[in-house]
Amino acid sequence: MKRLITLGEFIIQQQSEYPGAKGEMSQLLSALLVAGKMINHQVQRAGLNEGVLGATEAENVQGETQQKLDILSNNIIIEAFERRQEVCGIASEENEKVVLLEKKYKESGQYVLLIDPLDGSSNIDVTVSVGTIFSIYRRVSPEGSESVLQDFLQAGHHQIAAGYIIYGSSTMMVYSTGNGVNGFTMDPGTGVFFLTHPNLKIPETGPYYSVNEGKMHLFPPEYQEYIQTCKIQENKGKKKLFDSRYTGSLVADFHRNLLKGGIYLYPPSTFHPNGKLRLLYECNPLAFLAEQAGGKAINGKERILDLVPTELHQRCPLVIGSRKMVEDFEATLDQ
Ligand code: P6P
Repeated sequence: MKRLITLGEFIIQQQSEYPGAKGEMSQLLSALLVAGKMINHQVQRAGLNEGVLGATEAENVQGETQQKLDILSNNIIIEAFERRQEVCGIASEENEKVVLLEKKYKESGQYVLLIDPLDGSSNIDVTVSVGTIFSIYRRVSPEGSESVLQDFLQAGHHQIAAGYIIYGSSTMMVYSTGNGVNGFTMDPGTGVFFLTHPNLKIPETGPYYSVNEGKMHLFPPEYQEYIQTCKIQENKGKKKLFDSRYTGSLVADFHRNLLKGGIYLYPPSTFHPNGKLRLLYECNPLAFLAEQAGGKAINGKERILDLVPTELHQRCPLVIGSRKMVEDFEATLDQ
């Protein structure tokens, strides 16, 4: 039986479909893959490696305590791109400002990278899946100049690639360049990623709803009302049954819903009036994937990918997943 194709072979196949492609996107994805393997190595050994588990004294720009692996993962990604020429700047959850790469390369790169280096990192100490989320745009500023903030503040529908690497019971890379979503699983023995989930489509509806019900009392009434409808209920004699699944890692919850069908909600609340998740490097990349897989992603009212950002670290509410479930949520709002 022929072996599965590797991520490298897949990227070359995809590139051949763009005659004008010079291979920068391929190089960029390969660099992300190298960084992901290095982060995976650290995550898998976190408990064994003195000084890698737990939190630092520092807080990130969001005022959240930085885990040691947050900083390590962030540095691994920046270093992976520092000596290459595809990317002219990086916006990261862990850096207040844009990271301009070494002078030698920063003007030549035609892409910008936005990254959540290790989403869900508070779960590392308890061995729950975490992940790296990435979003890629073509710069809007002229090549040969330093990247500018506008390069990063683009609406999500301008993304040219987005995806995540999930470090879980297996390590997977799931991404899209605008032609559907494909998933690759790493063979831990060789570090090679194989195409195991070609042309992923999110089921139109599914068995799961994901929300932090411990904060239910903080949500707007329409969210509370929708969440109640997700519970077991007799609805005109039809029993509608959903299971609640919420890990506290957005990537893990999104990945499960992508494969099995489901909805994830991070509503606005009295504590987080614009929700907790960041638009640029959490909501946009996952919304891009959701739509490419046939799903839907809104901020409660509008399509996530149409939102025009004004700040690097701005937050936005997120309702994302199976198209029919998101539409059922929207119908609740209209009642
Ligand atoms: P809460 C992790 O910090 C994160 O950004 C997402 O990965 C996760 O879904 C969410 O926050 C969890 O937030 O408020 O429910 O603990």
